[in-house]
Amino acid sequence: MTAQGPTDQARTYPAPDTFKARALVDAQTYEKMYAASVGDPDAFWGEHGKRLEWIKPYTKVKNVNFTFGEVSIKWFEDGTLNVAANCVDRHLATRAEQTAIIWEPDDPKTPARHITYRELHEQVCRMANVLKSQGVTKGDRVVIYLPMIPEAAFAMLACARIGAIHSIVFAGFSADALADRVNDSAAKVVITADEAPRGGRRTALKSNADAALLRCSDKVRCLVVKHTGGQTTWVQGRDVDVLEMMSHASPDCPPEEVGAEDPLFVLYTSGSTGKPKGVVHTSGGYLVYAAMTHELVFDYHPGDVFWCTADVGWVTGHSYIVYGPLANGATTVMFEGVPTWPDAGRFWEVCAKHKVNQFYTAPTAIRALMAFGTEPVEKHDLSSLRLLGSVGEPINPEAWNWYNTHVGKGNCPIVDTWWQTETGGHLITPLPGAIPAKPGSATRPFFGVKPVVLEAESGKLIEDTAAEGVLCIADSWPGQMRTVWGDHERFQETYFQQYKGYYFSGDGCRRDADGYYWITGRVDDVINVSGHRMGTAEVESALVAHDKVAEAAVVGYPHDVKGQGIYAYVTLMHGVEPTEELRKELEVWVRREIGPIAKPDLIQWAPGLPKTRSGKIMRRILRKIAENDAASLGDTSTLADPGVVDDLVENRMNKG
Ligand code: 6R9
Repeated sequence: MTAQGPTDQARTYPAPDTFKARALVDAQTYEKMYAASVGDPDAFWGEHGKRLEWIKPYTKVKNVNFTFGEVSIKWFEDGTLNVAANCVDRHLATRAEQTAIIWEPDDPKTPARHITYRELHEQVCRMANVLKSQGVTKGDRVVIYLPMIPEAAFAMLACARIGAIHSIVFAGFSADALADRVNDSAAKVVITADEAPRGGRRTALKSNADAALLRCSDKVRCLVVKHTGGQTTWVQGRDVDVLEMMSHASPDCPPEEVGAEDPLFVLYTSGSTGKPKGVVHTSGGYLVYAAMTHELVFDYHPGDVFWCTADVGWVTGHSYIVYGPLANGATTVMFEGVPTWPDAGRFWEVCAKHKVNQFYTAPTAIRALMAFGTEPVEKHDLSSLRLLGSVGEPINPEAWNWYNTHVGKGNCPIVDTWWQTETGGHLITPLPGAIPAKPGSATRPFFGVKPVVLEAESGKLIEDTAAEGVLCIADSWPGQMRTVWGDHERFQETYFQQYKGYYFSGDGCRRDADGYYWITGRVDDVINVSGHRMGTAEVESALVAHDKVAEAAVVGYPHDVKGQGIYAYVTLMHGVEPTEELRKELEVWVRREIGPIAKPDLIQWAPGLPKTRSGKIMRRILRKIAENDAASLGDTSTLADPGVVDDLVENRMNKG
């Protein structure tokens, strides 16, 4: 089976020589290490596990069974450690006065905070002692519902320090979503704040927590960070002023010894069916993997300032704002704000202000900023940047080129990192000094990762290098999720049932003749037009390549003749008039970019697209509208802006 797409011939972009000269991994080393990692995983990870400080060193490395019905994943199982001690204490001897966290607040007029490793240690200990005083002990769950403030990192590490399991709920989630997660994890404590400022507006977090806790056991305590000083109601006996308690608490708290396979956190994530599942990550393997990928994928050198713009409510924030960077003794930026407030130059202003060396964001943010032109980027001094990263969805070549040209000035390798909440860290990604980029490709596997491409229907393994199908992983890596909280059956059914013997990612992909992987999107987003399979991402990519298009989302809808038709929601650049001519122009454009079968059947002008607060387009909703089934839109409460849906429903093209 050959898979020739227009992108296969794409130009490759090796890192500049100056970058390569000091890169941690070069091409030869990558090949050698990769072969070693899949050839003898026990030896490879046995060695790399040593990057952590273990209380009791492991003697067993890998103990994994991917057989459906018997799935069991263990790494370093007889070792013990403490994750917080690895992220904080062990750096005190050499870098106590180095900044661990740079906190950049929502309002640029508020001063940034620089928290050293010494201060981090003290705050984490104090917070850990507060948790203990509330009866939290090893194995208990603590739900964290906080804005992007340093206390969120203190809380994560405080849990890790005492062996408690945190579960972060993104501050943009509703009271109901919070209650579901508190109940599912049977948490003892919720840590929240009075308010969450974002983009100059404030979300009343505490009152959401109040509403949520009405649906939870009355034994759940509520620890409140007084962040903005905004007014909140106070429930005596339940609510605790956590900063006040921390100020009296002891700055010493011995780290608890935990097993490598003891859970570190639960993070709820949505799948294609059912309610969100609690993805469980454990302590040893997760931290080894987060730390190693952070160092090698971002080519992190001591002293560098690393900025991942994600929220700690998502896995990207867990692994690449907190655990990976801090395990490496890095300086990590934590940003409370949004890319477009007070203006579309905010990201670049922050990069210049803190002399950021590695910048890691999502394509959706780049496309949003592209719509404002290049002036906001050019205004700021971005000369500190050495590397750029992308995560969350396939990056379309237009966005890639803009990122490369206007942000990276052609000097920064771009790492397009494919991974998932379930994988704990990057699985397919370039190592920047070793693997030349091709815009839109996540390139090649990280060490220890064995991607395979299977035929979607038959599950047959495609041996040829050029291949197209579903993306599975043939063997475990240390950062892999271990189970679904409280439901190991569901874990096995979701990831190990359909394609026996493999971890099923839920994504489709193409592998080109060079062995590069191109993620085509969730397999449930694949549309079949007249028997031709097409990734919605491909059509979207073509649409956004048009200079009048800011963003596009494509879904399938039932079509009498073709089986499925292509329905495109298109957001135009600021100031562009939606006209019939433009509609025709875009149809012709897509025909030309991909081919006649890709021509959208219906194009709807969308002033905004329904997105989750992490920036993912909610295709489920777009599909319902396109199917003329707006009556069963389902839950839209987790959208960043539920209002956009009304407009889309009112102006839908498919009136049936
Ligand atoms: C880290 C994160 C996972 C899904 C994944 C895939 C998509 C993530 C991508 C990408 C193409 C990339 N995805 N990174 N697709 N290229 N570089 O985003 O985790 O929120 O669990 O989402 O996101 O579809 O399956 P999560």
